Amino acid sequence: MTVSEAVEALEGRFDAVVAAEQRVEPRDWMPEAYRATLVRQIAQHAHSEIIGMQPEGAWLTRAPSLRRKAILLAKAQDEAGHGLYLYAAAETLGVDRAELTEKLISGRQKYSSIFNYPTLSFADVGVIGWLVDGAAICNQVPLCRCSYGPYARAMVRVCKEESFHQRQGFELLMTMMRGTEAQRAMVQDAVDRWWWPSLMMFGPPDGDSPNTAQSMAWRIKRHTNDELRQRFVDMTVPQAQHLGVTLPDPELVWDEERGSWTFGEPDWSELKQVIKGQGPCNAQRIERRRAAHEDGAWVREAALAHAEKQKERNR
Ligand code: BYC
Repeated sequence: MTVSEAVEALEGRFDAVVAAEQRVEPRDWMPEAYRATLVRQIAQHAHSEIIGMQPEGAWLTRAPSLRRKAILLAKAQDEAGHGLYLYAAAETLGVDRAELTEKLISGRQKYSSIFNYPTLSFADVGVIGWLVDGAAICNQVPLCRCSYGPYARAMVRVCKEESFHQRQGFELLMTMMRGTEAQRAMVQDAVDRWWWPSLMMFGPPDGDSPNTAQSMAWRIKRHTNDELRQRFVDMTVPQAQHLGVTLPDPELVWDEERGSWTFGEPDWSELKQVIKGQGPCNAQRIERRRAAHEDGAWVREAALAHAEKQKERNR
């Protein structure tokens, strides 16, 4: 068998596994572009979980009650855990977590645009749970069926925890909506600021999404960006009505024929700016992440020295 025949046979086997809805595992042969796409997406996803702790974390010391503080602390800890599963999933593709962190803090890898917006009041904590975790669930439930085994399995647990996060956000907002006029105004203000950025989390419109077609063919992504965005709007509008808030979109209207909500166009130039690093908080988020990484150097050194000692002892 020639080298090109051998490669063809491997490609054929890979295509058959993907077509049969079976899982590609780390030990399996895979096309280099498939591996690179997964590293890109999983790393971006892991970075988002870790950076995503910052906007909410800003309210840990100012939570209005011990109960709210404990809930928020648990949520941020869950997010750290999600980051760890995802970095571990990326490592099965032959990359190193330290290398990925280096790429994040030097601006060579992305994280979700949503975490570059400021959290101005405690209502933002509720709205992040409701809208941001809600959008994350819409995007991530289909990833439980992603063709790459370690990523798909990590998503199962992540999604369960995200559902809980979304409920805590909704419950916080319901409580505030039953409160004073000022509390209701805080919730509406937070919804006004987070609605459009939440829609942008799903990525650019399908016509401007260079990666979707190939990622769908490989069954990494199971739906396009626009399909998931529509699903999110359809899921969220009745919840907004139940809460008693107004979504800041004058074009939002029920389309009887499609059985779906028609909505306005997000400002795609804003998404491009934020992805390029020019959002309201990009510099601050990366600077904090870099400082935390440097502050943690002694912990990594101590853990390595401990592991060395253990190895020595076992010998
Ligand atoms: N922000 O061809 P496209 C969470 C980039 S964490 C920044 O459509 P793709 C949570 C994209 O990477 C939420 N960049 O790409 C945590 C690509 O760039 P490159 C994170 C974006 O990959 C804490 C370019 O634009 N979730 O839930 O097919 C608290 C073109 O886009 C964004 C995930 O990471 C964006 N919004 O589709 C609470 C989920 N959108 O690398 C909650 C996993 C696009 O080609 N990721 N870009 O230069 C995905 O599902 C997909 O990667 C995306 C983008 C749908 C995000």
